[in-house]
Amino acid sequence: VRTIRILALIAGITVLSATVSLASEVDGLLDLLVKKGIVTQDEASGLRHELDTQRKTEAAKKKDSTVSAKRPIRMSGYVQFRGTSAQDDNDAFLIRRARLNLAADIAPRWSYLTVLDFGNAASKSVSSIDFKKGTSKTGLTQKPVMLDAQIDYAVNSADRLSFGQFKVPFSYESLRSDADLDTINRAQVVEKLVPGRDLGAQGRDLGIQYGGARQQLEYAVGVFNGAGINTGDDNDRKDIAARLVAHLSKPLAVGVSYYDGGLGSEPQDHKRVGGEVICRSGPWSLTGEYISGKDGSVMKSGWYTHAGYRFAPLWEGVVRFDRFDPDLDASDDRSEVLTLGANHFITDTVKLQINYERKREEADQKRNDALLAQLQVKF
Ligand SMILES: [Ca+2]
Ligand SMILES: [Ca+2]
Repeated sequence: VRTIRILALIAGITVLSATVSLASEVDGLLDLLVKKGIVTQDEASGLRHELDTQRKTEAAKKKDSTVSAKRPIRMSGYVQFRGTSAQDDNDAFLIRRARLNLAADIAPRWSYLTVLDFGNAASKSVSSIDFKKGTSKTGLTQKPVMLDAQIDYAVNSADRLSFGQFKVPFSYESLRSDADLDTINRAQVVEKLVPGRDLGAQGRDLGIQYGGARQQLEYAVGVFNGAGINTGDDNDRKDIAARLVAHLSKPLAVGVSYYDGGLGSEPQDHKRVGGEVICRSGPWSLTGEYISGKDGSVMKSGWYTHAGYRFAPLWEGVVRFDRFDPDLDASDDRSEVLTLGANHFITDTVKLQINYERKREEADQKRNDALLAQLQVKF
C-alpha cells in the first residue's frame, strides 16, 4: 500500500509537472527511491517508460508547429478584406491584398527577401460572362504575383547593396508598407506619377540599389530597367532613381526624390522630381508631398496634404486632400480627392479603416464618390 501511494505520488508529480525539464528531476528521484529500497527496479523501469512516452508526446506536439528549413526563415504577411460602395461602380467585397513575406540571413552579410501577393484583385469588376463557354472576360483566377525578390549585401553596419526586384526609391507614401498606410488608398499623385506605380507595377522595378541610413540621413540610389516587374527591359537604356531624406529633428523629416528614365523601344522621357515633408509627433501626423513629371513631352504634377490625429488610444481620425494634373498645358483636366477617414487599431495586428472619398473632376462632373471599409490582419 505504501508503494502504491509513493507510485501515485510520483505519477502525480509527473502529471503536474508536465514539462520535460521537471521530468528529468523525477528520473533522479526514482533512482533515489530504488537506492533506498522504497520501490523496486521493475516499478522504477515501468515509471521511466511512462515518463519517456510522455516526453516523446510533448516533443511531437512541439514539432507540429515547426517549419523545417535549412536556415531560419522569417515569415510574415497580411490580408486585407475590403468592401467598396462607389457611385460609378458595382458595390463589392474584395481581397485587396494577401501577402506572404519570406526572409532569411543566408550567410554573414548576405540576406534575401521575397514578397508574394495572392490577392491583388485590384478593383476590377466582371464586365461580361460568356455562359456558353462558361468563362468570364476578366481574369477571375489571377495567378499569384511575385512583388519582391531581393538579395541584400551588408556593405557595413549602415549601408547595403540590393539586387533584384523591389520598390524604386521614390516618395514617402510609395515606400510605406501597404499594411501601414494612413488611408485605404494612396494619393492620386503617388499612384499616377511614382515610377513603377505609373506603369501598374506597384512601385517596383528590377535593378541594383545602394542605400542606407546614418545619423540624420537616409539615402538610396539605384539603376533600374524602367519597364516594370516580372519582365525584361524594352530598351537598352537604364533608369536612375535617387532619394535623400533628412531627419531634421525627432518628429520632422524632409526628403527629395529624383528619377530619370526612358520608356519604350525608342525611349521617351520618363522623368520625375518629388519633395516630401513628414511630421509625426505624439497623436499628430502631418504629411505632404509634391511630385512633378515629364512623360515624352507632357508635363504633369500633383500633390497631397494629410493630417491625422489619435483622438482615443485605439482610434485615429484622418483627413487628406490630393490633386493631380495629368497635363499642365491642358486646362480643365485636374482631379481632386478629399478623403475623410477613421482608423481603428483593434489590436497590434488587427486594423479597421473606413474612408469616404469625395472626388471632383474639372472635365466632367462625374458622380464617383466612394465609401470604403477595410479590415486587415497581419502576422
Ligand atoms: Ca530601360
Ligand atoms: Ca491641366
